[in-house]
Amino acid sequence: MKTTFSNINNIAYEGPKSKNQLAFKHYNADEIVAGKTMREHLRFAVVYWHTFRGTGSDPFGAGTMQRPWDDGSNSISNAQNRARVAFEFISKLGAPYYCWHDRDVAPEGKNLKETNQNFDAVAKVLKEEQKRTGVKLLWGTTNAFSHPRFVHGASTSCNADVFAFAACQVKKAMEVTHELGGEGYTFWGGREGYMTLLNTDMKREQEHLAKFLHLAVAHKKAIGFKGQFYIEPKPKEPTKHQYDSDAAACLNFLREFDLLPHFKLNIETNHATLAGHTMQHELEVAGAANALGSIDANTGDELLGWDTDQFPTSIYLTTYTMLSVLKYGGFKTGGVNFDAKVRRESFEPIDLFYAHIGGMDAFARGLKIAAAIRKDGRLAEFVKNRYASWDSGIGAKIEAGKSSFNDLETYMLKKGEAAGSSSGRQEYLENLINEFI
Ligand code: XLS
Ligand code: NI
Ligand code: NI
Repeated sequence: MKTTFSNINNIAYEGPKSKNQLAFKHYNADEIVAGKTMREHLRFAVVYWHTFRGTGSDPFGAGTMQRPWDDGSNSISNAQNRARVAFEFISKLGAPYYCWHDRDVAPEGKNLKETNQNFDAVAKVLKEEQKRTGVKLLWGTTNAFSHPRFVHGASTSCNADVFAFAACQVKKAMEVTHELGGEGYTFWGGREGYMTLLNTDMKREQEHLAKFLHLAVAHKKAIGFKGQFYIEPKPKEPTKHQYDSDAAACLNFLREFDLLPHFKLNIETNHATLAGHTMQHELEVAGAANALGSIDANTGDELLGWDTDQFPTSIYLTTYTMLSVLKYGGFKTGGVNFDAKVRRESFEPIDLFYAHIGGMDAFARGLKIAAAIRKDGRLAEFVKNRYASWDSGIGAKIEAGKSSFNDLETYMLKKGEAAGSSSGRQEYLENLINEFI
């Protein structure tokens, strides 16, 4: 049978010496690294939105993507056919997972009822294709930001009917995720933020967001969905300020509204950099709070100030990412989700393969390098030794909560000076990392 990608074989591992751009040089799914296969460590997912719905349009020009299987219509049959093509792509690539927004997979109808029927009609094909190929759903999510009704946000809209509509959308998308055996469900703020504080009751909007998430938690329980809920931080774009601005802000919000037990974070590289942080910083903030759930793997451009969503190819980025992921015990329900799009100039279907293969190989290398750095042990030992003054004496006493300001004054009056700090050795440590890259 002739299929869309008939001319492309399943992408195989050929090793680092291969010159074949349609083969993996580092991602060897069954190879064991630090006690688990690479497949189990990395849990790669392909996103439906950029990969199958991205047109390549930008504020200055029309779409450029050549997608010969897509007739460009909003028909159900086009959506169903697109789903079959998507699964052919994902399975040829060898990614075990995919992710969607409700509106990526099926078009809106003339009202909520028709929209839900459209979604069911395409979800039926998704289910068949998951069964046929073994590709699984990492997480589902809702697009409650593209349609004009969400002009002022979804759950944080000033219009209560918009809150109600968004709730129906999340309800349905959660139910479809559950039906498809999805392992998680993501909440990204979309337009949950503000453009100007002059017209915004920020306190009330944040309370509505919390209310919305509590309703989602209750519905999760009601339908018996056991997947993990994620919040995906992003500081701006499309709004000037998004409420889920970075990992620390999300954790604070979740704690304030008693939601923390129900959520983990889905950290996206380009969102971290938009927030003025590194990916490593965001992963450490999430990990330290036992809330590191999943990652949206992409990268920004140092010279562009928006969410460019490029495929990750930097080995430093993937090494630092995997160092944090391994440190916090690896992915459980989450994975490496390529929330990334090919450039507008990379418009041929084959570019989708090059992009994903490159991202998967970059993460495979990052994983192997991070595992080697951990096995070597010098980095961890350096950090441990740096804090040695806390392991005994006054440090241990403070950590154990057994000292007061008065005690510390007595101690320091006797000692006279806090001397004895040693070098931070940043350059030495950077060189150490380079030994493994
Ligand atoms: C947008 C977000 C979005 C989420 C899913 O910047 O990254 O794609 O991952 O809604
Ligand atoms: Ni994302
Ligand atoms: Ni993003």
